[in-house]
Amino acid sequence: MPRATLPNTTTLPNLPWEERPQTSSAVIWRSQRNPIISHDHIPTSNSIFNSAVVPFKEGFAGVFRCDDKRRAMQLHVGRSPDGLSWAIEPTRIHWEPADPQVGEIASFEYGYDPRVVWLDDRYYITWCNGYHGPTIGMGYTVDFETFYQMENAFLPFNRNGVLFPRRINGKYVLLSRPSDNGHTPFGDIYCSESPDLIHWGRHRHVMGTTTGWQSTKVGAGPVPIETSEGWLLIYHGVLTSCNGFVYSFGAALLDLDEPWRILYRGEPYLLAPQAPYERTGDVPNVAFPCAALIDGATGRIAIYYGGADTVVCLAFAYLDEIVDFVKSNAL
Ligand code: BMA
Repeated sequence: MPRATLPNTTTLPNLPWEERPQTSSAVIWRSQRNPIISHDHIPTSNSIFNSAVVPFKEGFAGVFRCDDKRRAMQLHVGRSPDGLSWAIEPTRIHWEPADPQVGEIASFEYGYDPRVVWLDDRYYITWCNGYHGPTIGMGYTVDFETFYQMENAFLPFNRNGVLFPRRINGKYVLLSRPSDNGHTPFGDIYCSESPDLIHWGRHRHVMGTTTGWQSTKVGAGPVPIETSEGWLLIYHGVLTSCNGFVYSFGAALLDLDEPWRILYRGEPYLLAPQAPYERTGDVPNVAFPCAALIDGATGRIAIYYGGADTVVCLAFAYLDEIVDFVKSNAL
């Protein structure tokens, strides 16, 4: 198969990385240091999981889902020299209205499952934002010190809002998953576009559920990675077992110009909850990816995912191998 290449070889030689264990031939492997962030990493936290990181200055920065000891869902900023050891601020992010009209939208109720993307000239953050139920919150920062909140992208109820890292045909593009107000037992991924990151339309269906690990609902994971073979979308899929939901993740390739069109969609999962820290925790059997770092020079990928709604974990892969895996195991 042709080698998948990245459009602009952004090198990230300092991304966290561990070689594949010699005993393994898997396309994705877990960090030996998992979980890299424990549930009590800050004194006030009940759990830290489903969090998003990006390269920032000489190191890394991120937005972390920290549920506190009231079990309130909060977003905290964190910084790291190496992507592994994180200093997470003890108090939650306070959002300034991006403009006066944003008004009450910026009075934070709850927030979870953030994603962060460098787009145009700043870091945009999307998350599941409480506003009469969960919907897609949106904001930005340039320095991970001051954060500005924009309008919610959609009406409630919606989750898993993920921006593409560049405009496509001049428009901003967002993946999301319309849902309900509870533990939604359904959910397909849709694609929407906007001229200004405020008004969203031209909604297109991307993918629904199939069988097995992705039979109940699916939702976009990390920011899609642009490759010569299409947008690599890592996404979570949910199966309903007799003891509840099981969250795994897999991957698909989307058309570069019309990203609601699936080119290939992997039938097997990449990673399912099998390690003890994915199987045991506040919500058992959850592996929930929210970020991926990539080194263009080597094709190394580091995927950050939440384990059992309790801890932050890392897994590693090579871009080429994931692309080959999706193509040769397509539905
Ligand atoms: C989803 C979200 C995720 C969570 C998952 C499993 O609805 O709340 O944050 O990881 O459920 O509990």
